[in-house]
Amino acid sequence: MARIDFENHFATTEWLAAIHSDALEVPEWSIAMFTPDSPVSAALVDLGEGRIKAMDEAGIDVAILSLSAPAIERFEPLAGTKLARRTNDALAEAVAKYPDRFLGFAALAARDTEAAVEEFERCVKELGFVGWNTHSNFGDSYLDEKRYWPLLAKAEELRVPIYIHPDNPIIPQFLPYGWGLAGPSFGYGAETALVMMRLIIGGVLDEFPNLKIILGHYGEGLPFMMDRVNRPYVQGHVRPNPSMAPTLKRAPADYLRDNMIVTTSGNYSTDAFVCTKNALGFGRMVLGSDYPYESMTTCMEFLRSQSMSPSEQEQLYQTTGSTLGVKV
Ligand code: GRE
Ligand code: ZN
Repeated sequence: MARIDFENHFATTEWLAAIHSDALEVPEWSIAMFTPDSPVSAALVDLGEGRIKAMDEAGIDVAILSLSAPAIERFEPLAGTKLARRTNDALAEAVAKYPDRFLGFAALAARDTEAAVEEFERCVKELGFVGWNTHSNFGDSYLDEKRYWPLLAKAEELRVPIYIHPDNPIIPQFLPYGWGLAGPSFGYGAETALVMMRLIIGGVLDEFPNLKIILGHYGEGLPFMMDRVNRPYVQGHVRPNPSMAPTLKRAPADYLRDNMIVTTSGNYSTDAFVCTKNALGFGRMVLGSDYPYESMTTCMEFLRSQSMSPSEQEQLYQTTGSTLGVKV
């Protein structure tokens, strides 16, 4: 059995410089950790022995590498398109050097949608990447908006999953309390869960029923909400009235159950683990460490301490990933 990590981040020195330039409009606190000589920056740009060693120590066999947040989608579209291309090429080089240990998710400057569709196809067909790592917002817009549907259609056509990774939320009410509220511990996940619900309630998953959407952090709270999200569709005083809740082919939780796959990243709570496996099952869960923001070792130690049969472990670590087309 191979252990495949679906949330493992990298960066290039070019990207590290670009996020500090005027080309990216984000709060200072959101990029403060990415100074050129910080430990996080050093770990992100290590696409070689340091990362492999950390994987070996944790017992992770394969890492699917994704470009870190802040989102490449937030850059001015033309500059973003160039940066995405060069970043994908750098990632492809690392994967070619360690073909048994690394796989890649595409980085796409989605706001230049036509170019991003082309780059998506190049990433999957030519570079062998296994999906698209996108973000909870694109600076001014969200993934469910119609202008991004060509990218969703392309993912369906290529039969690869889309990972919606959190980024600094653009919801203004998160921002006054800085990283503590808007950052990874709450605001990131809250906005990501919102985008997943927008894909459902906006009818996007009725349009693209075969899409597979990966969310980190045990689905950003959504497995806990499986009953609650259905309420507008089962309550008689709302159900017959499309002006109160858009008409859908299925109940909201059905899409969460069938189209969403969640990873184990950054949450070391047995309650969260058990809730998720009861709500979705191991057929919808994959390993994710969130390295280097979290430790691969801590993630694996937590999972080893959870109650799982050998066949459930095999699902979590490898075979659910293979249903997404990730074969090792
Ligand atoms: C994360 O993936 O968890 C993350 C980022 C960027 C900054 C902080 C952070 O991608 O935790
Ligand atoms: Zn992450």
